[in-house]
Amino acid sequence: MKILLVEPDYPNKYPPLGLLKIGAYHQQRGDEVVLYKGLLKGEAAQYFDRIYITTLFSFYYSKTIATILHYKRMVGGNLRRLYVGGIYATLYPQKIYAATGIYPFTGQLNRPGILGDDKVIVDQLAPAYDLLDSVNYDYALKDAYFGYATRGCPNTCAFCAVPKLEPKFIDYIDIKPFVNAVREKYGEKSHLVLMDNNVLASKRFGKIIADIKKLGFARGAKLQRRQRTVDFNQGLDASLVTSQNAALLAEICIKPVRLAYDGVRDAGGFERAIKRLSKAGLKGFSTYVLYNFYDTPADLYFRLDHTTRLSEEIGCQIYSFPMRYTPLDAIDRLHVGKNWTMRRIRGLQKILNYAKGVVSSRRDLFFAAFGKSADEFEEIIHMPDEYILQRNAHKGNGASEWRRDYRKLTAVQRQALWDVLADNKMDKIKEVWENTKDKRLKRLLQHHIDYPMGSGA
Ligand code: B12
Repeated sequence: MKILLVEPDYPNKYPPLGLLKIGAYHQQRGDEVVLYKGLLKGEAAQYFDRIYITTLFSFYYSKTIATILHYKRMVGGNLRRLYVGGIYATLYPQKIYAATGIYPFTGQLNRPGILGDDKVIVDQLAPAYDLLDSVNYDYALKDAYFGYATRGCPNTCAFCAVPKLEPKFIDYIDIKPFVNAVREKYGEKSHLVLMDNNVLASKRFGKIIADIKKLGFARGAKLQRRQRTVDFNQGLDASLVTSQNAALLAEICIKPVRLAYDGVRDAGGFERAIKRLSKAGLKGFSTYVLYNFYDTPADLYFRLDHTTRLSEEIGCQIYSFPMRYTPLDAIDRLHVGKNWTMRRIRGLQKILNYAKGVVSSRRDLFFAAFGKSADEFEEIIHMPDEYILQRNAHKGNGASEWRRDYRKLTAVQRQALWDVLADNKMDKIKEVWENTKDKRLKRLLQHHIDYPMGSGA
């Protein structure tokens, strides 16, 4: 058979593992397999016996649907040649059906007999890495084994899709046969990426660490003189870190140690986890900091400030990655949490641009980018984009004038300014600028008119 594997044109770094496993399945059967990113057109669009399309994040809805419709046209009436599956398909099959008339495959390929009349469990196959050599896209992360040492998660957090994707918590999967199969077929890879949702919830965590060490990823491990790394890329549940599991983690070449700091109520647990891990000898941390959910900008500031304070106190490095909440079923990324506005989200994104994407673990750099208090943070995110990004260039003039006026606003006036700026809509800003009798508000808005931004965050 001739097989076409398609990943919609998502801007991602991770190779499409589901497709690579399906590719391995067909290669094993002696089929000819092609991997393509996006819409294959023209001459190249020859006859394929089967076309598999994978799907990913909900907010890529438009791209996903456009891709399915494109290949639906390509197969003419013969819809049996078209297979759709993956994360979005598993979460919202009805939406795909409503928009394309194709009912997708849901769940994992973890049973025999799904793609053919045989006993193969596709999910357990080594992904066909060789397909990445000829695809029309450069996935940055290729030199790694990708796997799961557990599946599912015992928690049911409102913002997370895992209870739906992997409803059963499986607390141990032997990764050795899988990694060894990749190694045998494609040679040694430098790094190990484990996509476990909540590995510390496993009662057999010690066994998982032993497997990782056996595979050549003990602390300090090198491959051709280069440091190897293990990355639990979904983060560890801070509330489950104990001195025992911290010591076990320190036995492998984990880098960075990823944690999540979802809300201010987690402050105690987060701090305890960092201290325990640091005591075990782990010093490089990366923290996912959820925002735009039930939090306020002040809550976010508190968590970032706390993180940098801990870095200095303990003598470790904790980088923070603010992670914007989008509801599971949203088809774009325009959601605004109840304590946020488009202006605030955009202002934060501009600070992150200014800070090159991460929140530094150095307190002086953090203060310079985010302000010295939650109030100053609120002030900075309401400045015109240009002043946030080019703060030094505008220091002596525009930005200082803006800040001087802003600080003289009463609480009521401040709220009025926030309301005008809330949606990032220039028409609204101009209208208020024209009609207001409040000279200070007018002066402030003048800066936003002089340095306009695009609409929407
Ligand atoms: C790895 C991962 C990432 C990676 C990138 C992944 C990528 N491919 O680009 C990183 C760490 C960068 C990441 C980032 C984010 N992620 Co993420 N991520 C994951 C994770 C752990 C695995 C996804 C994956 O690639 N799996 C690989 C494939 C092999 O696994 P699989 O889906 O199990 O595949 C099986 C089936 O789906 C099926 N299959 C797959 N394709 C096909 C095709 C056909 C035709 C068929 C028949 C079958 C089939 O067969 C496979 C084998 O059994 C999931 C959680 C999870 N446990 O699934 C979250 C998840 C997808 N991420 C999520 C989110 C929210 C994010 C972020 C938006 C977080 C944020 N707020 O910033 C960011 C977005 C980044 C961006 N680009 O903007 C949510 C998505 C929710 C949603 N509604 O879309 C998930 C579900 C996590 C969660 N806790 O809710 N993520």
